[in-house]
Amino acid sequence: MSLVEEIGEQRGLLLARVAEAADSAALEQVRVGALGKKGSLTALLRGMGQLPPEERGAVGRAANLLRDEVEAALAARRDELQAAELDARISAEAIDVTLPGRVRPIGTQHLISRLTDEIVEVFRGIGYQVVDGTEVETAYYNFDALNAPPDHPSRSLQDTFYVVDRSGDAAAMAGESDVLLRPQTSAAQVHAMEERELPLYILAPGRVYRRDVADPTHLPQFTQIEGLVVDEGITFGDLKGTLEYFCRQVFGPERRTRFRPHFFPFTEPSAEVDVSCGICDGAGCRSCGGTGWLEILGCGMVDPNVFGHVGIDPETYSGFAFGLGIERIACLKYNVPDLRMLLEGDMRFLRQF
Ligand code: 2NM
Repeated sequence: MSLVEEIGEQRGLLLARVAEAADSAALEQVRVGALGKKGSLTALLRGMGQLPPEERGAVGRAANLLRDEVEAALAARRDELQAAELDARISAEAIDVTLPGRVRPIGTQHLISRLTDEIVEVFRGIGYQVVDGTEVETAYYNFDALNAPPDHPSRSLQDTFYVVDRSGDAAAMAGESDVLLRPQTSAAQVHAMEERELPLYILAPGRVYRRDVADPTHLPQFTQIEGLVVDEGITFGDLKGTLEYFCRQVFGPERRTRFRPHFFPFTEPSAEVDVSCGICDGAGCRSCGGTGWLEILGCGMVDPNVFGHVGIDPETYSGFAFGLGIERIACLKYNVPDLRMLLEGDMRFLRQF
């Protein structure tokens, strides 16, 4: 075969290979096979040196033309393949901007925190300040300073959680322990009476602990708000007016209140306060146990013995105090049948408030 024929054959072969290359990698193999160091066209061009001088001109021109043609075909095919590959990548990586976004649920305040804030705001509106206390307290601040006798049942291991040293026998040591989980927030108020200037108009909200088994009407841990006023000339009339105002603010202006005599070690006289049932308006129904009333808090005039423990002169000052459980009030206000539902974290329940 003459060299010119060989060039013609190479031309057909190479241009066909370029056209058939299915992707950039295949095309690169075709390029190396033709124009690489050991490529077929390279070999052909190198062979020019051995040609007799009279053939070199025509054959060399044909070979150079072929090289230019193959290079142009390679470049054109490369552009074509790159465009196709870009198209494929764009459709493979396409994002459907019409898909709905992923919703990140945002938390909200729990019913109990919200009601606590709401009650605190009612009292802040009439001049009360919030005091904070610790959940771990001493028996002195929880019982002795509050006039609880040494044998009062609330001090017992059955009613109060004591904090004991892990090295000892828990039951035996609990009998000796002076440290406990507060069963009410009063200790914060005792500290305030010791440390603050009089008069006092304070509120002590917080978590408290009692050794009860959880059932529809008891929780071993709940949220309490206690209030305390110490000033000159405070009477039971001030106590009544304040708590009636509070009940109307929280339950609505149409609700009535009643005060029933009760006993607490830290107040004398003491009372329990009921609010008229919101479902039957006092007539008696299932929800109020047929009485027409719902018990919501305990209160009384601060016992002079309590003032004695904190160095306040009961001849000059008098005061009243009250305590309520937020979970109980939440259940009454929203007709929740079981206190435990407030602790379970079931969103189907909580979302309703
Ligand atoms: C209640 C009921 C009645 C009360 C008494 C005091 C203090 F510190 F002044 F002695 N704080 N809270 C009190 C009084 C609490 O809870 C049902």
